[in-house]
Amino acid sequence: MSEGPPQSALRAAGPVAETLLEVSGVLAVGGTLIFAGVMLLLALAMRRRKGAVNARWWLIGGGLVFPTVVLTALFFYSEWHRPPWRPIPPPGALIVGVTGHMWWWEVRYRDPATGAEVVTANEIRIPVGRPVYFGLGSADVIHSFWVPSLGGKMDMVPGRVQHLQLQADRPGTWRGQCAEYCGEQHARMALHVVAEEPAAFDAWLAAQAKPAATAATSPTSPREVERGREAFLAHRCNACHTVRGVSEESRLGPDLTHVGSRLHLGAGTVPNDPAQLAAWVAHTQQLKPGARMPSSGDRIGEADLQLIAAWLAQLK
Ligand code: HEC
Ligand SMILES: [Cu+2]
Repeated sequence: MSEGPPQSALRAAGPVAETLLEVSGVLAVGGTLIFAGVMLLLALAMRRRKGAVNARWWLIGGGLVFPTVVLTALFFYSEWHRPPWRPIPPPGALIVGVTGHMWWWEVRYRDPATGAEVVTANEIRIPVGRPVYFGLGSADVIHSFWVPSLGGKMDMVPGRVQHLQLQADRPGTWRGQCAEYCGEQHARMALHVVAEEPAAFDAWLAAQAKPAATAATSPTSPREVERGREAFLAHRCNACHTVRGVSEESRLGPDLTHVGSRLHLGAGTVPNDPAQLAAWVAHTQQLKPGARMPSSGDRIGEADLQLIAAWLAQLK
């Protein structure tokens, strides 16, 4: 199996994750040293005769003074390193809203040009070197937002908005995962964070803000693309999916306006390409059993499936 994007707190790629890694390192090394010290004392004690040492001083020193000093020091050390809790975003931060659904992630930005909402799913693009302030919510049960290489973890609780700040210091792609068991497909509730240089990010956001458009260069003919759009509407995919500029809003499923620009389908379940798109629509319940989308393979003919997949694939 080829190695996917990193999902490891040991591979920190930004200031928050680096701080967490440092604090964990200090805890691990300190804990090991203390453990080794206690074992050494135990070994020595077992070889001594009874009454040869002053047990009272060992009790006070090792049992009271030492833990008090160590725990107090640790308290101040970790407080000093704790990322500040911010009820409001820091100046200059990018604000991203993420809502957990069973079992996918809705992602919202604001278009800096118009202030309009820009909705996407399962993939979060961010600019390198800029703090990203997340507002996290849930549409159903408790989920937890966690991208270990970029920073801490935060529960997504229905009826509340929680906050988390992350930052990436270099371009790259990192995997994240829902970290609170949320039902049948909890394991296939992954997300990807793609950090890009600010100019590339701005261009991406501007493109995402636009309504769905037919690609200038598409492997399929314009007529086929048009028929794909018609088949999507005829088979009522728009009952659950928004395609801005094509159908009314519906938020039961991921926004598909620019689905062709994403890396994966089904919250990391399969890579995104035209063949996988057709397979996903036909065999949703085989690829992700329990997903809140019906399989359409026995309802929609092969020709229409291919047309829909080709149309979706070119929505970049
Ligand atoms: C009953 C609501 C519903 C209907 C109808 C529906 N979908 Fe979905 N769809 C969903 C949900 C929910 C998901 C997210 C599934 C998951 O990842 O757990 C989804 C996911 C998808 C995805 C993957 C998007 C991504 O970014 O991961 C595609 C593509 C898609 N649907 C296409 C279609 C097409 C094409 C049709 C019509 C044949 C259709 N859907 C009909 C609810 C629906
Ligand atoms: Cu989960």
